Amino acid sequence: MAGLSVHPVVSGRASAQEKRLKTRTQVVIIGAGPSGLLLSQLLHLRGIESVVLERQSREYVLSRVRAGVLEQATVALLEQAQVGARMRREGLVHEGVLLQFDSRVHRIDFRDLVGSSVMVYGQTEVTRDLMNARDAAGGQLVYEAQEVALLDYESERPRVSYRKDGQLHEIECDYIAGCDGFHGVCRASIPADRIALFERVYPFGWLGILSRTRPLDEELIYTSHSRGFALASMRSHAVSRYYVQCSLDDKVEQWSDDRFWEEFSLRVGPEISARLETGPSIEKSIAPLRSFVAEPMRFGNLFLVGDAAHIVPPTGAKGLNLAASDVGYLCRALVDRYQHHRHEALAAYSETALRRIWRAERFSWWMTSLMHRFPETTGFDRRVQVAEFDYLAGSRAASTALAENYIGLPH
Ligand code: FAS
Ligand code: PHB
Repeated sequence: MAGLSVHPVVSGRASAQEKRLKTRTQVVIIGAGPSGLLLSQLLHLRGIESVVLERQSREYVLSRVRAGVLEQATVALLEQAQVGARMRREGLVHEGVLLQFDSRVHRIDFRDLVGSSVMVYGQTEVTRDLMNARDAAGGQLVYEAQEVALLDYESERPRVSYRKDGQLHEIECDYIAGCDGFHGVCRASIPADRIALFERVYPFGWLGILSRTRPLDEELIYTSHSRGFALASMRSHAVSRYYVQCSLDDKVEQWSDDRFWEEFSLRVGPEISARLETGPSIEKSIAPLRSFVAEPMRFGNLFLVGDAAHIVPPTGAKGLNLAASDVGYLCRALVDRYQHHRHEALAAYSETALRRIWRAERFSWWMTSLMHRFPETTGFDRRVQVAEFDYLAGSRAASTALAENYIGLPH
């Protein structure tokens, strides 16, 4: 690998295919999703070397369709990472969002209420921009790295082993950043008695589709209907992203495009669906919804980042943005350590990140509880939801609270 001091060490015991290429770097980052790529790029710009190990291929990572809304603080971090140019050109600045409850519509005006806005720019494009920047800088990204394993992550000389093209490799480092998502190896490597898990699994999922159709509206529309939740979002003026709440028992195969458009139209109602441009789906998937936090987020020289440490239901558009704030905290802490030989920020990483994470967990849970139909919902629950929406629509203070959470609380 160019740029790395590679000292091939073939131990006497290793058979031919078990050659070990021992490599050393400062930070090993596991996972090339938004967390791993953004951390690698920000560290690089501050002269800190990293190696990124990604289980999937580059194409597979780019095939995933996920988040769509960026907070201003995330936009700022992406610009700091020198990957903001295309986002500024192609992203859509939104100064409000529409909430529809049965047939009443209420607009949350971000500019009026909190003097801010959000950026609509798909996670896929963020990932693509970061991958291109890492490649242009000669970044060390190993795709299709299999059997990644953490070794001695609580020692002063952590190591990570992985298999690539059948060959076993090992990297020694100062720190490991676990950016490997909810199903990754890093959190799973922590003994159960060392980590506290907090979880709420929701009794429904989101069926999402992407279509090359004109978006329904200039802004996102979140809808709560007696048949269930629906969301109209977008990726550009020509590509729309739609979601409907669905049963956890549903399979994507059970949802033809026609069935999706029919159900979506019923939920958003005749006035809004009259503006709906339908077309073939270019992506269709079902995501389960959960709230999840692992505490703490540091174990010796292993740091959990992004979805590896927390998950939010996508209702509040917080998942990707929380990953970005974790990255910002960890990057600043590593810069303090390497450039100023100060360790306080590294010691405070978990506490600092968790304070913001729990505020976003609360907001995402609240917005999910407000907008979805729960199977066990009683008449009382529904009337409380209606009263909550009624209060929101009638109180500037309540709308301001939603606005400041949606555009993102300070880092
Ligand atoms: P990611 O999961 O994105 O990336 C982790 C990376 O680590 C992956 O590339 C994975 O292949 C790799 N990896 C895993 N195990 C590994 C191993 N053992 N070795 C090496 N690599 C390994 N957020 C929103 O705000 N809005 C949404 O609408 C939304 N929709 C979502 C839909 C789905 C199906 C999912 C799963 C998440 C969604 N999210 C949404 C949240 C999502 O955007 C995450 O917050 C975001 O991807 C977090 O980024 P990372 O922390 O990088 O984790
Ligand atoms: C999206 O565009 O994918 C999106 C937008 C807002 C959300 C969730 C998903 O709350």
